[in-house]
This record gives sequence, structure tokens and C-alpha cells, in this order.
Amino acid sequence: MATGLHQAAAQPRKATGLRFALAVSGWNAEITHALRDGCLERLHRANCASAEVFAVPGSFELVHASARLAASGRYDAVVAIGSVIQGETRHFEFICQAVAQGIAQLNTQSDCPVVFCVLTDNTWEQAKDRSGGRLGNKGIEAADAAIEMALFGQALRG
Ligand code: DLZ
Repeated sequence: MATGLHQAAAQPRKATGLRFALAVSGWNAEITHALRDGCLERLHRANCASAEVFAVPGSFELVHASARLAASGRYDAVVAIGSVIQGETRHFEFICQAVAQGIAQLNTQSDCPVVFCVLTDNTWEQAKDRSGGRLGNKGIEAADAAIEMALFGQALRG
């Protein structure tokens, strides 16, 4: 169960000169667009050089899109944004596992970090709570993670 204990810092770290790509799933768009907007707002507030948005049909497609974006060499970090909500079918488990494993694998294959911003909830209300509701906006936390990982890459490059 989500505790809501993790709070985004009041101020993001500076992202000056850094370029970001957001892959955004269209399934449960009200949720994913709220995550996207929170993430974009945070990246721009951190003074990023750019934050480009790429739409994909569903969370399953986030793996392919993130792989292509990471391999393009145009970005310092990629954020994969989706929302999978438990339904009557076993799709939920298949999609959640495929996306989590796919994105984890990308992070070992490429120098460009891919941040996991895929909500996996039992109900619509839970997804709302975490996308700008009473538990905050996970898109903001994803932006902070993306900035931190982009700075990590920058530090390694010297
Ligand atoms: C098919 C499907 C289902 C049942 N549920 C979701 C969901 O809750 N969230 C989501 O992002 N996508 C869902 N999809 C679509 C798959 O992610 C994918 O787009 C399709 O299976 C086509 O590959």
C-alpha cells in the first residue's frame, strides 16, 4: 500500500543544459497527462535545455519508445510515463511485468538513463491520488530522478 511518505524536494536540482525526452502512454490519459504535466513543469523549473514529449499508445509500447529515444543520443535522460490499472483480465500483470523488466533492462544496456514513471494501481482513485491528488504527483518525483541521473552521467563524462 502506498504510504505517501516520499515527498518531492521543495526545489529541484538545477538541470541547466540538460535535455530530456518523455514517452507518454495514451491509456488512462487523464492520469498520464497529469503525470506528464507535473514532470514537464518540474524540468522547466529546473532550467532544463529541453523536454520533448512523445506519445505512445499504451504502457507496453513505452519499452520500445524509451529504447529508441535512449539510443538516439539526443537526450541526457528519458522518462517513461504510464498508468496501468487492475482490471478483470490478466493483462495487468503481463503489462506491468513487461514494462518494469523492459525498462530495467534498458538501464543496463544504454548510457542514457530511463526513469520508470508507470503507476500500477488497483483502482482509478489510487491512480488519481498519485497523479496530482492527495499523495502528490509522481511525475514530479520522476523529473527529480531524471535530473539526478542526468547529472550522474554528466559527472562521469567529466
Ligand atoms: C490492453 C491494455 C490494458 C487491458 N490495460 C492497459 C492499462 O491499464 N494501461 C496501459 O497503459 N495500457 C493498457 N493496455 C494496452 C497495452 O499497454 C498495449 O498498448 C496494447 O496491448 C498494444 O500493444
